[in-house]
Parts: sequence; C-alpha cells; structure tokens
Amino acid sequence: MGTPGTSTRRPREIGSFIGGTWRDDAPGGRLTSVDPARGEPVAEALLADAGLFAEACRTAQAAQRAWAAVPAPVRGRMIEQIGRLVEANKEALAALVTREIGKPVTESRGEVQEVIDTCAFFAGEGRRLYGQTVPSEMPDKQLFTFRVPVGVAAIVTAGNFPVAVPSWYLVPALLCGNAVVWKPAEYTPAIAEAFTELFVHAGLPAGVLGTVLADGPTAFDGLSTALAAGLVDKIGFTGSSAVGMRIGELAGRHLQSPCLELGGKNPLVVMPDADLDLAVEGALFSGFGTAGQRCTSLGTVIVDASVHDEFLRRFDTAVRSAVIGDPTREDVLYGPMISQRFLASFEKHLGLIGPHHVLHGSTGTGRITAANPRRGFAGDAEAGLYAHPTIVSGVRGDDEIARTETFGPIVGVAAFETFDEAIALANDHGYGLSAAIYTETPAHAFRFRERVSAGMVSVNNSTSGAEAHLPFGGNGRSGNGSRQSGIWVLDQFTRWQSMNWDYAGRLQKAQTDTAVL
Ligand code: UN1
Repeated sequence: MGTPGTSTRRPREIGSFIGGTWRDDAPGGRLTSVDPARGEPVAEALLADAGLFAEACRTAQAAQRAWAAVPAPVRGRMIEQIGRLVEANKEALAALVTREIGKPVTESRGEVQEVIDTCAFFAGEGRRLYGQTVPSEMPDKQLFTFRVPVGVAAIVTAGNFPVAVPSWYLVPALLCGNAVVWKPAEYTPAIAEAFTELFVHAGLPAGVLGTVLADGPTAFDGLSTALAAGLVDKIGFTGSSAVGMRIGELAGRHLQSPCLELGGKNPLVVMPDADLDLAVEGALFSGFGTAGQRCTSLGTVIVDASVHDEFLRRFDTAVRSAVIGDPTREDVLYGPMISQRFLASFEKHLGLIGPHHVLHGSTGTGRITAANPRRGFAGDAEAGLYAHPTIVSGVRGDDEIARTETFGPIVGVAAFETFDEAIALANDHGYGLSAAIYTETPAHAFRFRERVSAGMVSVNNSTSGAEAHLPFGGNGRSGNGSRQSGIWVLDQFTRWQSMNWDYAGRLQKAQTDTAVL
C-alpha cells in the first residue's frame, strides 16, 4: 500500500515504434515522465539501446524506396490528412503538451497550430516540388534538374517544442519521399506516442516513420552505428550547441552535412525612438514566455542609455505583475520548467550573476517555493518546478551572462551609447539565431538587419514566434547555416540531380563543341 495521498498506479508504458508496431521491450532502461506542474507521473518510457536505434534505421531504409515511388502529389495528400487529424485533435494534443512539459496551454495550442500550418504548406508542395528545364550550351540538347529524396532521415529533437519542431523535419522529409527515424526527447514519451499515432492514422505505410525513445548518448551511439552501416542519409538535430558540434563532427566523418538548429543568445535592441511599452511587451514575451525555454528566447536587452532607466522601470513593473503558475490557466505568462534537469541547469546559470549586476523583476531568485514565495503566484509551489523571473541589469559585453545561453527565465539588460556598441553587444557572443530591434526609424532597422549576425531579424516584434513558412535557422554557434521551414528546407531533404538529353545524333562535347558567336 502506498502512503496516503501517493498514487500507486503505475504510469502507462510507451516503447519505440518500429516497422509499424509499438515495442514493449526496454533494452535502454526506463524513464518516467512527470507533469512538472504537479509532480505526477505521466508515462513511462521504455528506452531503446543503440542496436534498436540502428534496427529502426534499417527498417526505414527497407520501406523508403516504395514510399519514394508514391507520386509526390499523393504524398502531399497524406500530409494534408495528417494536418486534418492534428487539427481534429488540437485541443487534446495541446493539453498533453501542457501536461507533460508544463507549457502554458495558450502556447501549446499555438505550437499545435504550427504543426497544422506546416502540413498546410507542404501538402501543396507535393504538387510543386519543381525541378527545372535548363538551356544547354549545345544545340539539340536539353538539360533538366530533379529533386531526389535523400533516403533515410534521422531526426533528433528537443522537448521544449515537442510537436512543432519535429513537424518542421518530419513533414517535409516525408513529403520529399524520405523515410524518417525520429528520436523525440525521451522525457516526452506520451506526446511522442500521440504525435506518431496521428501520422500513422493518416495512412503512412509501415516502416516509413519510426519513433525511437532513447536518451541522448544512446541515440548518438545508435546514429554512429547506423551511419557506419550506410543506414542514414541525413541527420536533423535541434538542441544544444555542444551536442550539435558533436553531431556535426560525426556526420562530417561520413561526408554528410546535417541540418543543425542549435542555441541562441538572442538580443533585443531598444533605440531611443522606440515605443517603450511595445518593447517591454516584446521583452516580456520572448524573455519569460515558456519560462525562457526556447532557442529563440530573449537573452539580452540592449538599450540606448537615454531610455535605459525608463525601460528598466517599465520592464520591472511588467515582470512583477505577470502571472506565473499553473500552465492549464489561460492567463499565465509561464508555467514550470520542463523537468528537474532544466530547473537545475537554470539554477546553475544564476551563478553567472556577478557583483556589478543589479537584480529586478521579482522578489527572489531560483525556485519558487513556500519558503521563497512570489507575489501573484498561481500554482502548487511545492509540487511544481517553478522558477522566479529575474532581470539582471548592468550587463557588459564580456560578462559570461551576456555570452551564455541560459534556457530559463532570466534576461540581461545592457546600456549602449553608440549604434556600433549596440551591434557589438548584439553580435559578440558568437550565436546568431534571432535578433530584434525596436525603433520608429526605417534606416535604423535596415542598418541593424545588415549588420547583425542573425538568421532571423524582427523589427518592433519579439525575438521568438517564427512563422511556419519563413526560413528558420542561425549562424555561428546557432547552427551550420542550414534552414528549416518553407521551401528552403526542401534543400535539406532532397538532392539535386541533373539530366542532359542529347538529340543531335552525334557525340557533342561540352566546352569543345560550344558554338562561339
Ligand atoms: C525552438 O525553441 O527550438 O520561434 C524553436 C519560436 C518557435 C520555435 C522555437 N516557433 O519561438
């Protein structure tokens, strides 16, 4: 018998999905996912080992050829059907995202909507997937280009966007005629199962999509084995820059170029002519929304010295009055950290606060508990993994806190005197994902766009909130220049093949038989 108030019910077990069936073995051990707002178990992941990962890749490879032979418009119809199913289950899927990772339900709905939008975009792409006809330098000869699927795509995603970011890979990869092995975050087994089921119910042939629950090091070993055996043709990875670098090295040894979407230290510049209330709203959302657990979360606000104190005063007021707590409420700015690991990592980053910094935004730092309370808190502080919001002012360019991704509800504020200083603060951390500027002057906005090293630039909008049909990705430590979403991701999941067709009836040699006028 359990102690009073403790549930003895075992959570549901979820294994990997390989070749059209759910496995019930756990060669890599077990892991319980926990509702981070309530501390209750959600599901138990039956983890795979490296061998099972490689087996999933082999199964995918065997299924890929037949899938590639399905006409692209028909594959597009399948994507359309996946989108329809996701839409019909939007509320349930959003509720599950909220339950397993603590994302506020309004944002979970937005995340599911992003999946629907991605499906809508790529369903139509099935009828385009254009190649080209290209003129030849020789007479009686025609050149063509075709997009060819790469083969098997191994996709490894993080748990902070457990359905939207996977959809950015899975949907275009499948549309292009690839088979996919997806390794979701091992601490989101219930979401991974539900998401996989939606793809399967749309009618995807067995083996074309495999889902492997494994921890990071095991997946890395599995990937290594599968690459050596020629079972993987493209890796897609969203996660930390440190792991991304290791994946890049591994892929490079097999002459592969992975699609890497990594960390960020995203700046938001406030010019003297900015609408300060709008800038505060943007900083609040991108700094503290989802508890700062996005790769596009705001890192440092870089404020013109003439408006610095006023901006800080308003930002502090906004953060203090924001509702933090139970993610099932419609009004919370943010809920708990995704898991104990995310909370612990965030708390470690609080050590980056130095003696010259000043804290704002809250009455405490670290975890919100009864002993370390926060005014206006709306949740079960003892059971949930809630963290105080923290604003740190007095940040300088060479501070660790200005250069390190913190992945939690902490935002730095730095002052600048000249535009060059603002650009240096915005760039010198080495990441290059997303950057925002608040200004009423078009010239400032365009100069910023030109000089900031970021894959995505916002003017008078926050650093987060990408749209499903714009290129997504970063430079420097944020990635390897690959881009996701929209038509640009097609270059990740297809390779260009050219064909030349000579109807001259004699051998024409390029460069030699070229007519010179
Ligand atoms: C991520 O955090 O990995 O731009 C992606 C955004 C989201 C995607 C973030 N739609 O905020």
